[in-house]
Amino acid sequence: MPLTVVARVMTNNASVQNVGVRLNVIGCLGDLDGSDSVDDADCSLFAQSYNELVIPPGDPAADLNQDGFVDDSDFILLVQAYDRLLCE
Ligand SMILES: [Ca+2]
Repeated sequence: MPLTVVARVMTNNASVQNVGVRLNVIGCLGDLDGSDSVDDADCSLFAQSYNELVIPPGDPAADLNQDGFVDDSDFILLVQAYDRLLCE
């Protein structure tokens, strides 16, 4: 489930800027939609980022090993999580 946090930051020249950070709160590795299971819906979301390969435009949540790419290494982790189905 995406969560956006906005903070007000003062820069060196004393101007104030709003900075937004998008956090993906997930139930477990591979649970891209936050449903507490790894199922077909997560595979569909993963496929979209797999086609993009790089983060961004791919979704950082699909980068399961957090190396900046959504590739076969992440797919192996997704398949293992899909086999377990439920987040523990
Ligand atoms: Ca990766």
